[in-house]
Formats: sequence, C-alpha cells, structure tokens
Amino acid sequence: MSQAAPVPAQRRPITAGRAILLVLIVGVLLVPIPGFRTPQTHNIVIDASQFEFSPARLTVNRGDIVQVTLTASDVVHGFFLDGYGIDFRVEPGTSQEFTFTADRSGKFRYRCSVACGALHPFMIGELVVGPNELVWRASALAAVAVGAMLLHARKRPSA
Ligand SMILES: [Cu+2]
Repeated sequence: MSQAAPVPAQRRPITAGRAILLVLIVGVLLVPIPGFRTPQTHNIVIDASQFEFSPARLTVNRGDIVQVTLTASDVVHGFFLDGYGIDFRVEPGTSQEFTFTADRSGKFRYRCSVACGALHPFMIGELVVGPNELVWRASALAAVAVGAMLLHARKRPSA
C-alpha cells in the first residue's frame, strides 16, 4: 500500500480575479472622488425681498458648516429652515448672521416666517445637503463586494 503524499499547505494562487478585486478595493478606498473634500465652510449671503430669497437654492455636502448672512432689502422678512429648527427675522437694511452644520442629508425648504405681503406664502427656497464622501466610499465598497460575490457564485460548479 502506498501512502498518499501529504497534501501541501494550500497556497492561494493570486488569480487574475483576485488581483482585479484587490485593485478595485484599493481604488475605492484611495482614489479621490471629484467634488468631495473634507467638510467645508460656506459663507453665504442670502437676501430676502418680496417675494423671493436670493439665492433660492443652496447646495452643500453633509458635514459642511454654513455661515449665513441674512439681509432684507425691502420689508421685514424671516428665514425658517425646515428640519433644522432655524428661524431668524431680519429688518430691512440690517443683517442677521447665523451658523449651522449641515448634519442631515436631503432637501430642506427654507421659507419666510414673517407675513411680508400678498405672495408671502410663496417665498420659498431650498437647501440641498448631499451625502458625504464616507457614504460614497462605503456604497462603492459594498458594490464591489456584491460584484465579487456574484462572480464567485457563478464560477462555482453547481452540486
Ligand atoms: Cu414673508
């Protein structure tokens, strides 16, 4: 009887698939994503007038610090930001400054909170808080993982 040769400790060969997976993971973790930086500070002047805010749309990333200088160019106006509980009032010719951290992703309306005339209910703006870089990287990593699992499952011979 011949003894079976001992099976050598398995060395996992680096296959092309594994190499590609490794490159993808490193890429997802390290490649800079255009448009994303560490949290920024935005200095924004918002002018309120009958019956609009200027600008009427703000776009920031989650985690950014937003420093607002609110001015009113005709009558008394207010600035109420949904979801953030921010409400300020500004007299014409003066300014009101406030700062907040955009710590919630999504779209939030800001509206005038002082009855300033006939079209006051339509005095609305929008704050868009995009997801931050960490969310994008985590999503991309999850996508790579799912892709790798699907490929692996496909390669396996069915029992
Ligand atoms: Cu108003």
